Amino acid sequence: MADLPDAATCYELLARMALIRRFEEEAGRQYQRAKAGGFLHLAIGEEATIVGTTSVMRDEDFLIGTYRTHGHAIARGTDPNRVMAELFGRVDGTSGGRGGSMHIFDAEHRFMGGYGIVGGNLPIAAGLGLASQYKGEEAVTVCMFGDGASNTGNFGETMNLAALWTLPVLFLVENNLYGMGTAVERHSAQTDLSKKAEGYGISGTRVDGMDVLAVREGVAEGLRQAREEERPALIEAFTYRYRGHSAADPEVYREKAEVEEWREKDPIENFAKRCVEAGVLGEREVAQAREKAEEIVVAAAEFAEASPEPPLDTMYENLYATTDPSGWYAVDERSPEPHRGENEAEMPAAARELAEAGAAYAAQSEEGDRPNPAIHGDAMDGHSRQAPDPEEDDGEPQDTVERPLNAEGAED
Ligand SMILES: Cc1ncc(C[n+]2csc(CCOP(=O)(O)OP(=O)(O)O)c2C)c(N)n1
Ligand SMILES: [Mg+2]
Repeated sequence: MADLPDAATCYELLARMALIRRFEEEAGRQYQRAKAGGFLHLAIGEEATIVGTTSVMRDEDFLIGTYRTHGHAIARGTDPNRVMAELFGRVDGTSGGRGGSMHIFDAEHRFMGGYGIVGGNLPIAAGLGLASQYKGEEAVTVCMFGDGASNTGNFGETMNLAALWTLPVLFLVENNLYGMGTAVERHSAQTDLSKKAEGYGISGTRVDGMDVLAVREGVAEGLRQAREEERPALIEAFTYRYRGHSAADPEVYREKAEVEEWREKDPIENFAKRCVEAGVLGEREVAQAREKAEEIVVAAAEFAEASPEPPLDTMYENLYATTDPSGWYAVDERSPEPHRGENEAEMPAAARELAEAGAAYAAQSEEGDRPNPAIHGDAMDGHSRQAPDPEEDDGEPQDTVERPLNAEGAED
């Protein structure tokens, strides 16, 4: 077991974890009150993994996480007021109220997001590492991702490049035993996730993610290796989320007893107890850390509530397109009020209309053979067409035939 650091460090670690815990409890409450919108993924129970990691990072290091990162941003130094305002969709939020819970971002504190795509942050972490290496900076990028994300193609591709280019990146798997409702032994062929990058030459270690000091020790060594030896590192931290995957999760995939068992390992309770028993902190200081957290979080909710919503006429600001939006992606430049098919109250009628249009479309090709898209292409005139005679094929493209107007293509 790692030794306790000095009293000031112990207090700081405890206060950070308590703040994050209280912040997330409040975020959950505000979500139920419909003040916070979109999706909400809480990391309650995972505080030691988060704080243990950030507490040994330097200011110049980068952190990149997933969609479960309110705590990561706060631990990195982002103002909790701004994180709460982001959850509320307000202008003072970290992304101007346009990102919400999954897209907290704070370049000033080198917290690079907040990504909704599982595994999507891995190649970006490699890019950040490459940028530091290219500029000759000493910064290390810490990339935190879930056990589920270790199964994505991005994982293998990123490990390969990180090893090949000796990128200063520390990969940290937050193994909370589940990817949504699927247990790690049901989603990963290799359940020792620290071994998953061995084939690329990246050896990994495992740490107790419920013990803030164990995480600190493991991460400090990983950072040193990445910074000084220019070797990417992989750490698997065992942790647990007490709440569901997101706010809407009936949790049928695990027993209550399992959750209770992990609550016994609570990172905050146990660390506070250890500090008090060792005489490093007094009960009074432990209470003070909690009171302070309460104060900050209440103020954050008030701040978010008072912050205005972004004005409607700024809706199309900050959109990014590399070319004129003329391809399959396009910027919707219509007025902001709901348009056909966007109003939930009208949904049943819209769905019926769509189904009817689909049925009518399908019926048109019922006489005769159904067209085979592999032969005919997918442009159809609603009637079956003869397969082209290869003898007559002059290599010229077939005439384009008009597609009947279906619901999707209907005018607004
Ligand atoms: C590419 C992609 N596939 C699927 C999803 C849907 N999805 C959201 S979270 C999640 C589970 C990820 O689990 P894990 O990586 O263990 O992270 P955790 O939620 O446990 O923190 C899935 C499959 C997604 N967001 N992105
Ligand atoms: Mg997981």
